[in-house]
Order: sequence, then structure tokens, then C-alpha cells
Amino acid sequence: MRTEHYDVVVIGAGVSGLYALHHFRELGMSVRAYDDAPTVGGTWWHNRYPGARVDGPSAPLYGYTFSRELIEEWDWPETQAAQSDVLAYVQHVADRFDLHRDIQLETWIQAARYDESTQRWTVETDGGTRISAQFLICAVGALSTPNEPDIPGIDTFAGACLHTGSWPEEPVSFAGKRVGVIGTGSSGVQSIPEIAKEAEHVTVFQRTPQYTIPARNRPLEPEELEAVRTNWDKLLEGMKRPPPPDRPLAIQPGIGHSAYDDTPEERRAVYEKLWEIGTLGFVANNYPELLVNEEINLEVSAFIQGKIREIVEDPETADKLMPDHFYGTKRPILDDGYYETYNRDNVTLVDLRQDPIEEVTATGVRTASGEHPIDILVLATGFDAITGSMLRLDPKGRGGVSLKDKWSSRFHNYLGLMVSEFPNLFMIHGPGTPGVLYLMPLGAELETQWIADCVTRMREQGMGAVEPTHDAELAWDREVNAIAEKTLFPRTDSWYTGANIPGKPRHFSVHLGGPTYFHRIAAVADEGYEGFMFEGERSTGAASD
Ligand code: N01
Repeated sequence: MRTEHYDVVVIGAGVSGLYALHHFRELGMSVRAYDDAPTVGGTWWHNRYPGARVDGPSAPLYGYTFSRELIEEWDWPETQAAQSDVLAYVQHVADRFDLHRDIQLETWIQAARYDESTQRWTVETDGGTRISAQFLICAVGALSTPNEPDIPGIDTFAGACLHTGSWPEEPVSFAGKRVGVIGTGSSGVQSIPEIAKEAEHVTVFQRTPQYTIPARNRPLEPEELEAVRTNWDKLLEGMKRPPPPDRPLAIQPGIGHSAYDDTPEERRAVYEKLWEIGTLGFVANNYPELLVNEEINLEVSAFIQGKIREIVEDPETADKLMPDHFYGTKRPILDDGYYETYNRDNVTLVDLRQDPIEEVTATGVRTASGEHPIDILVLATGFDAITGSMLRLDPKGRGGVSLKDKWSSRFHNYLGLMVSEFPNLFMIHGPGTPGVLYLMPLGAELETQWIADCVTRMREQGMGAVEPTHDAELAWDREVNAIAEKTLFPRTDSWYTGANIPGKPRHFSVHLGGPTYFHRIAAVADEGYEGFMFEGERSTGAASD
């Protein structure tokens, strides 16, 4: 088998992988990126279900920050860009920075193994190519391994069975079809209203009712884009600024004063105003107690429950839609007419807590109460989040240790970036990073810059390998969890805790510090990489065969 040699291999050509490729190439290193999709774009290629769009403001938050030219030349059409626009943006970036020449698409990396004698990784593609690199960057996506539910009989279903996270390339027509949708997270809430507009009938199979806030998406006015460009430096600084010490969580909202400074009536007026404005501002501009104080959270939760009762005409359906967890402790969702969709004659809601699925048959879904005839089944069942794609890759580290074994009961890592016994392997948006609770593109840039600084230092000092100590991993685990324990998050089952995947270890895997996290990892580097072990260079590894 022929072996190709690079300084850096990047797995994934989504938002993170593209930036890693660009950044390392700019440093003068040889880099090759691999992705199994037929185009760059990662999550924005795979999640092409109807209604998919970003939920933060596309300009300036959903975009790269490294190029001022990019900010100047890309016009986002809407406040919350549709999937097709984000994909076009990512493809534009790949063209604009000539990234394609170092990307191999439609290529699955099926194995990765570290060789201690050469201090290099060898990866193998499904096409039978072997690639050797000193550094392996896993930009494999935090939400990219679909959760395929293990429902009895699902393989016998005769119609199309589509997962929102791996949506088919060719257009799907729902016209005249009876559609079943399993799952009511962000993907279900975005897709159900769109599917209901076209389908003959939609049956929604809901396990956990969800809170959702009006998205209020709209076209972006040219003056708004101009304001972003004019104020760019200030905006960027704001995106990177850690919250003040009395608000240690980036996700802790900031209306500017305590909920207890206002009367219940004043608080109600605040919630009403935030609901009218919609967007994720409902969280970001709420009271600082929202995600840390049970009493205030329950008040906000009750407010949204009241909105559901106002919107949904049939009281029985409204009852089924009533969420009962702390608002915001699952990923907040924005919608465009989600609750209103249940007022349509062609939509039925099945509450799986009362009426569980018994099996999928060739022609439908059978719950305890009877059979629901279905032509197309949509699985909006989410992902084996944060760790699923790393475990699917299952790299083999020092002495052949497998990541699957290493992570069998807890996802040990240090700074969310590295794992002990896996030298020179770096993760972007790994467990222990802020991931989706920060700004994904900017987060990827900042993590990549940290990794690149570490690699540059190694090269300057003649180091061949780096890995964290296990003690540093244990301390990091405690640190991430100590932050989470100050909040209501761990008290809710969610993909943040791994509770959505049967058998997955319960481990809160998101760093809730936002920009604080990036200051923390910068301090580790500035103070001499405490918690890391560096090893002198053993071999150039540049031999070819
Ligand atoms: O997945 P989810 P998602 N039987 O895990 C249900 C990002 N995102 O794809 O809650 C029946 O949230 C499950 O029920 P339960 C965003 O970060 C962003 O919707 O586990 N039901 C739940 O209702 C988001 O958080 C956007 O009880 C089953 C649903 O399936 C993340 O991706 C858009 C089941 C899964 O919800 C994941 O969102 C889309 C089973 N066996 C996604 N298994 C934006 O807006 C699972 N469920 C940017």
C-alpha cells in the first residue's frame, strides 16, 4: 500500500476542518483534509431537512472572523440563514481561500493509529490509501453521528426512512404522503411545520415535549450588514470577552439586573417583551438567574407553558405539548410556527409517554393504542453528540490503546483538546469545550489557533510529541463539572449529559464558560503548558516508501 506523508491530517471538511486546513497551511505546513461528503460543509451538507437554518444571528455570529475581506464581501440574506445559504457560504470560503486543492472528498477515514517509534499517526482511507502525519486534527463534528433509534421492526418499514442528520441529496416530496416524524428537538421543531405544509398528514411521535421561542427570522437589511462591518472590531471583541466575574457562565443571561429587583408583574412584562422579540435573545437578554435559580427558571418555564396554551386550540393537544423540564437546560429551540402547526387538521400528536411505540411495521408505526399508517418516516432523533464521531473513528493511541476502551465509562480529556495516551491528536469541539454553547465558527478558530501555537512551539523546541497527563484530565473533568453543577443543566436529561443515547455514560460534556474557556486554555499555554508532557523528537518520519 502506498503511503502519503504530511505534517498535518485533518479529518472533516466542515466549518472547523476547513479553518484548520487554512490555518496550518498558512503556517507553511503540509496539510491534507478528508471528508466523506461530496462537498465541503459538514453539518450544513448533511442536515438538509426542510426548515433547517441557524438559530443565532447569521451576521455576525455564524461566520468566520479570521478574514476581514470575508466579512466585507459576504451578504447574509436573512437574520437566521437557511441551510442552503450557510452551505453556500462555507463553499465560498473553500473557493475564496483555495482550500479544495488540499481536500479529498468522498473519502472515509476508517482507521487511525499512532506509532511511538516515529511519533506519527497513520490513517487509512476506505479507498485503500495510507497517510502518515505528525499531527492528527479531528474536526469530526460535535453533532454528526446520527442517533438511529433501535425501534423493533424499523428495518421492515417499506417506505422511505430519512434521518434529519443525513438527509438525502435528491429533493424529497411529501405531497400526498402520510408522514411520521419521531423526535421533537431542534430538527423536529424546524422540520415539522414545513413538512405539514406539504404532506397529506403528519403524525408526530413525541417523547419529550419541548419549549420553543419564536425565531422571528426576517431579511437582513443592507444597513444592518453595513453596521456589522462598521462596528466589526468592537463586535468581535465582545464575542471574545469573558463575562464579568459575577456571571461566570457565558450562557448566563444578562438583562443587567437581578430578577429579584423586579416585581412579578415587571418580570412578566419582561418575558412578554422577550417573547415578542423572539430569537435566542429570549435566553441571552433574560434575567441572570434563568439557568441557575430554580424559582426564576420555573417562572419562565410557566410563562412559555402559558403561551403554548394560548396558541394551541385543542386543550388535550396542549396538555401533551407541555414541557416539564427546566427551560433552557436542553438546547434552546427557535421555531417558525411550531405550536401553531398542531392547529392544522392534517397534524396529529402522539404522546409516547402515554402511548409508546411498540414496533414499526412495513406500513406504519404501531403504538400501544394502535397502528398509524405512514408512507415516509422522518427520524429527527438527534445525534450521539460530542463524542460519537470520535468513537466511530476509534483511533488507537500509544501501545494500541483504543479510544473506545479509554472512554468506556468517562470521556477523559484535557482542555477538551487532547486525550492522554493519544499523543499529537487534537480535537476541535471535543468533550469539555463550549461547543454549541458558544459560536461554533469562532470557537473552531480559537481552538485551532491554540493547537497551532502548541505545534509551532514544539517545532521550535525540537519536540516530537505532546500529550496530557491523566492527572490533568481528572482535574479538567472536575473543573468542567464544577461549573455545570452551579447550574440547572445537569438536572435535565439531554444530549449534553449523554442521556439521549441508551447505554452512553452519563457525563456532562460541555464547558459552560464560553469565552472564559478560551482565556483558560490560553493561560495554560502562557504558563508553560501545565498538564502536558512533551517528548523530544525521535525521527523526522519523512521517509517515503
Ligand atoms: O436532536 P435532539 P436534534 N424514540 O437530540 C427524540 C443542533 N441543531 O437533531 O428528548 C422516540 O435535540 C428525543 O426525545 P428525548 C442543536 O444544538 C441546531 O433535534 O430524548 N423519540 C428528542 O425529542 C440541537 O440541540 C439547529 O426524550 C426519540 C429528539 O428525538 C442538536 O443539534 C437545528 C428517540 C432528538 O432531539 C440536536 O438537535 C437542528 C426514540 N428512540 C439541530 N430517540 C439550529 O437551529 C430520540 N428521540 C442551528
